[in-house]
Amino acid sequence: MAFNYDKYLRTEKMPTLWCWGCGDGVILKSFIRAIDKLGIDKNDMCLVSGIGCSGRFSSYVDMNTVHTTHGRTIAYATGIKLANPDKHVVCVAGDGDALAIGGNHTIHGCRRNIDITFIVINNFIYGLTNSQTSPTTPQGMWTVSQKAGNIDPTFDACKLAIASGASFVARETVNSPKKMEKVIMEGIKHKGFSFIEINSNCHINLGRKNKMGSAMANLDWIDSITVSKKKYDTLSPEEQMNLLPTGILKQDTEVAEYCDMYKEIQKAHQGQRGKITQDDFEKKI
Ligand SMILES: Cc1ncc(C[n+]2csc(CCOP(=O)(O)OP(=O)(O)O)c2C)c(N)n1
Ligand code: SF4
Ligand SMILES: [Mg+2]
Repeated sequence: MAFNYDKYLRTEKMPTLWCWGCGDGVILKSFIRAIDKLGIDKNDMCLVSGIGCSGRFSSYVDMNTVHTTHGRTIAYATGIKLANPDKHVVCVAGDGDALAIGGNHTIHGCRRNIDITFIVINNFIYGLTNSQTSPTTPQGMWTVSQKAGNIDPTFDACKLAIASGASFVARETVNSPKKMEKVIMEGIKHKGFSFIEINSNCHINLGRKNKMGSAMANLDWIDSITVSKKKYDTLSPEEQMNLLPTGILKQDTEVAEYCDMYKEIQKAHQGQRGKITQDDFEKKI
């Protein structure tokens, strides 16, 4: 029997506003299948998205959703998770959202190891606003803000997440929807901050001016710059240059999770409540 996506979609919002062939639709389907396979009640889910084409995710899934401000998904999601530690909180953000304006929030989300799944849709460009350079735009590519070619060194989002302390870090691409589904399942199951980068196509605002104006050409390019971690690890540093490893890059189940630590500290201070008065605060100030 065909899979019933409608169960998880706001069908009245269909068709989506995404361009025909946009990778965002592939990610949406993998995400829905992951939730279904995990058997999570959609009422136990909260999806928080930012601003961008990727931000439209929250309009389309039929679950608790918050469409937040640009670059601030983690701030909202942190509050939601602390108030509802038994719920699954997933953020969806673009490369600009997560790594430019929201870069600081991303670092500290990773550092706190709060149990949030952070899906970064990396299409290597600001899609929604028509082709400005993002931190992941490859050097040399045309962007509307660097028409002679981007000179900014390219940013490896997963390396940043690992260095910042995320306990689960993975990368997949829209070329492998099944692997993507699996990695999203693993990320949601993982207790702690799960950073999942999905390399996606924006053949309209990245591709058209960079000789990959069809979705297929853009997908071929993504294929040419990604390689499984297993193969990547066998390559020399020279061969690894300009390649992005895919698969689970880090998984550490030993790191303390933020909501658990918060619960502990609350417990430790129970009974002391009421002892601190406004006067005490004022004295300290
Ligand atoms: C505070 C603020 N600054 C700038 C913008 C304009 N803006 C909207 S989306 C966006 C970038 C989108 O790129 P990305 O996050 O990569 O998402 P994509 O559209 O590629 O999915 C920008 C700069 C905004 N909405 N809010
Ligand atoms: S502009 Fe790019 S990212 Fe946005 S919907 Fe179109 S193809 Fe997708
Ligand atoms: Mg983008």
